[in-house]
Amino acid sequence: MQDDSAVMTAANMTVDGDRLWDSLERMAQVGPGIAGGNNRQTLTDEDAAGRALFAEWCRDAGMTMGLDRMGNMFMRHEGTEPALDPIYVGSHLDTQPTGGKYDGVLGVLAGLEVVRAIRDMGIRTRRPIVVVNWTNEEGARFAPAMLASGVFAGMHSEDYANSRTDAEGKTFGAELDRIGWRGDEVPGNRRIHAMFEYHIEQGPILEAAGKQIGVVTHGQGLWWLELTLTGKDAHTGSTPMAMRVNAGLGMARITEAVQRIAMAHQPDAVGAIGQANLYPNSRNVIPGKAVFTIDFRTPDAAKLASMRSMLEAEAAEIAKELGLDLKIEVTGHFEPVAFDPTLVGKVRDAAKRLGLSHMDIVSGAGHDACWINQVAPTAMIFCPCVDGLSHNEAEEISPEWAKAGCDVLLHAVLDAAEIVT
Ligand code: HGY
Ligand code: MN
Ligand code: MN
Repeated sequence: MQDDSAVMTAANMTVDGDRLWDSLERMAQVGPGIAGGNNRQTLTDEDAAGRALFAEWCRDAGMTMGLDRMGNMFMRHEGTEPALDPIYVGSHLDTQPTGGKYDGVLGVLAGLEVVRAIRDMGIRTRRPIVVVNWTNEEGARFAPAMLASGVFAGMHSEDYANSRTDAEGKTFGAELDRIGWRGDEVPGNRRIHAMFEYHIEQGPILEAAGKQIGVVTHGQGLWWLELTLTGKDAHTGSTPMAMRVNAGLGMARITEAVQRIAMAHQPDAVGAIGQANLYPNSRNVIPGKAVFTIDFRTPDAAKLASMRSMLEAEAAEIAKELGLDLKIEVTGHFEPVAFDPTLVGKVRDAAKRLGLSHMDIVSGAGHDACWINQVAPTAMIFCPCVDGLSHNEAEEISPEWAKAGCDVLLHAVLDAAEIVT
């Protein structure tokens, strides 16, 4: 990292907020949702179109593309010393089925804006800069979340990733080949000097505190537990209550248990069931099967373990009372994350230097940065979002918030990439 004098000359350096906002609005036209947001799910034709647009913009900015066997896109801006390990910035272009326009996309396009601004200002850096689009961060179509960054970080095998299936039984591997975005690079073979991920907070804390920047010190740990309850399909009219083996009732009681367990681990613990399916899902058949996913999170490792073990005990008790068969499968997990203190300090220094209000914050959502932090020094930057709303098509940020965070990203990246004076 360079000394403060060179960094101080960067104090008046800034990104083009209008150009960033225009890129966000144009990317939002790719895979539009039905209520103003986006449905650009991973490895769909819409994802392929978004990738192509991002690659075109990067090539227009003089960057070259690397692509690995998981479809992770690495867009490189050259430094004066190409042999040095680069500074990585990035996030994800894939969205939830009813996602917003900024979750993930902001971090990828802000990385592009950093390179565009560096070129405009004629700044040269010792280290190359690589802007990344990580495949399948959301985990909505193919569980788990952060799948391809997890493979890059050695948390999952390529075979595991390629075998993941969506609700229609299509595999990650087949869909990646179908859209033609599988590269030749072995995932994880790249050396990263430092990585920064800029992201919307996806919660209410920054807006409520009136802060422009979140200096992310930690990320929550997570369990995704998929439960399958098996009972017996039967007639809802003619089957006496005492004879029923009702998987839907079991799911309802476990839903209550999830809420109770999360509340028993306050503060800073959350739990919900976001995805649930009853079978045969016919209005006059007692459901003989229920399949649903529990999402538990907390920054506290001991609480995370406790929530899982309490759930497993209570679910077994409920299944036994109702005569149901219970299967529990872990479909996602990572322990709480502490980001690199030196890089976190660079983010905080950049916010101070730019005169932006800021506060330390723990990430409630999972991010690719959580996995990359296992293999390289990593830090995150947050901007507020309106009403803390995300994973909702009404997700909203302001152009001012977007630019402020992108300026912090620019300064943190310049600090780490070392300006050549
Ligand atoms: O689930 C998450 O936290 C992320 O948005 N994929
Ligand atoms: Mn995200
Ligand atoms: Mn998300």
